[in-house]
Amino acid sequence: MEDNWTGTSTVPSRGLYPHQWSWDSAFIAIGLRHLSPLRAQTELETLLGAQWGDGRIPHIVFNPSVPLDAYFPSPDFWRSSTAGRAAGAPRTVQTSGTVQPPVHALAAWLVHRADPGLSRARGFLAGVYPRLAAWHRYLLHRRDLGGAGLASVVHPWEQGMDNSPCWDAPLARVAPAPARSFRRADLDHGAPEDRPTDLDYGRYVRLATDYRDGGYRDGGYRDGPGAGGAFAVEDPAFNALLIASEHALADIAGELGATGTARRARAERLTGVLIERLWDPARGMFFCRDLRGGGLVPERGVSGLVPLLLPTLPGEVAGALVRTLSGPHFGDGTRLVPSYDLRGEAFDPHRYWRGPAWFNTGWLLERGLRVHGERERAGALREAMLDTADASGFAEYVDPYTGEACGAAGFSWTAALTLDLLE
Ligand code: 9YW
Repeated sequence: MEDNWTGTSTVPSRGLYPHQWSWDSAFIAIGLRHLSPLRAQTELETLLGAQWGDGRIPHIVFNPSVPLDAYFPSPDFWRSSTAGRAAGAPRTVQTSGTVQPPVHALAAWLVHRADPGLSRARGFLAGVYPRLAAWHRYLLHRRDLGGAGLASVVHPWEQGMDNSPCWDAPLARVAPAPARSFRRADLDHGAPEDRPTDLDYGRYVRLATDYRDGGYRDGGYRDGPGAGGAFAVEDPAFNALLIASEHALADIAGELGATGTARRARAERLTGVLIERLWDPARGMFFCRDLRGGGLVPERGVSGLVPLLLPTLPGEVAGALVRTLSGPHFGDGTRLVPSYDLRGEAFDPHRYWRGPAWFNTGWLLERGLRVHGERERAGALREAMLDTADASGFAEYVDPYTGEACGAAGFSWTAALTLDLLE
C-alpha cells in the first residue's frame, strides 16, 4: 500500500492500473483507515474532487504524469473535458465517463469511525456528504433506466466485473469495434489467458465510444427503442452497494445533526424493489436484469450473492443466500468464493471474472455473513482470505480451488481489505 500510494491517492497496481479507480479507492480507504485515517480521508477526497456536475463519480481519474500508452482507454479516448462538458465533466482533471459501484458512502462512514476526532476537526463528513448525496441522486434518477427505482449500468466496466458470463448475452448484441482500431495495454502486464478476450474488448470499446459520442447523456429506456445505449442492466451487487451506502449516508446525516430517517426508509424500500426485480426464490440468489433483452440473465455470478450485505433482507432470503454460498455452485471444494458458478458452462478458474476468487467480493460476503449472524461461516471465510492473500503476494485474484495467484501482484484492495480483516 505504501508502494502504490501516489501522495493523494492509491493506484490499484503500479503496472496494470496506474491511475485512480473509483471502487478500488473506496475499498482501499477502508483498509487505509487502520494505517492512516488522514490518508484514507484524502483518498476519498481526491476521488470526489473529480466528480462531474451531474453527480457521477467517474470510474477512472487519470494521473497526468503517466504516459498515455500505459493504460487503455487513455484520456484521449474518453475526452471527458470536451465530450463530457454537457454532463459537467471537470475541466482540469481528465477522467473516464463511466462509473463504478457506489461503495463510497459506506467507505466514508467507516473511515470516519476509525478516527472521529480527526474527521470532525477536518470537517471530513461535512465536506463529502453533499458530494455523496449528489452521486446517489445521479444513480437513482439519471440511471433509473428500468423505471422501477434501481440503478442500471450501461457498460460492463461500470459493474466492475468486466467479463463476467452475466454479460455474455447482453453484450452479444453489441457490434465489436474493429480489433485494429485500438491497442490493449493490459496485455503488456497480464497473461492473455487470465484476461478478457479481444472480442470482449472490441465490444467494450464500441459501448464506451457510443456513450462518449452521445455526450455521456443517459438516455432513458422509457423513451423508447433506440434511446440510450445498447447495454443497460440492473445488477444485484451494484444496487446492493447503493442501498448499503444509502444506509451509511443516513448514519452520516445523523452524525452531522440532520435526520437520516428518509434515507433509511428509502434504503429499506429499495431492498424490497431489489427482491421484486432481481430475486429468484427457486435458485436461491439474485440475478441481473437485462433491460434491452428483457428478463433475468440466467447466469449465476457472485454479484447475485452480494445483497447478503443488506441488513433488512427478509430472513428467508438471507437464509437461502447462505445456503447457495456453501452449496454446489459456489462452495463445492473451494477455498474462496468464486466469481462465477462452479457448475456453469463458462466457468474458468483463471480467467478474470469468469471463475477466480476476488478479495473485494469475499470481504463483502464476510461482512454479509456477520450482518446475518453467521459468525462461524464468516470466521472461516476470513481465515481463508487472510491465508490466501498472504500466500499469493496480495494477488489481484486467485484460483478459487487452489489459491494460486492470478493477475497483478501487490494489488491494493487485496492488501487493504486484508488489513481491515485483521482489525
Ligand atoms: C479496467 C482496477 C479495475 C477494477 C475492476 C476490474 C479491472 C479493468 O480493474 O477493470 O481496465 O478498468 O475489473 O473491477 O476496478 O483494479
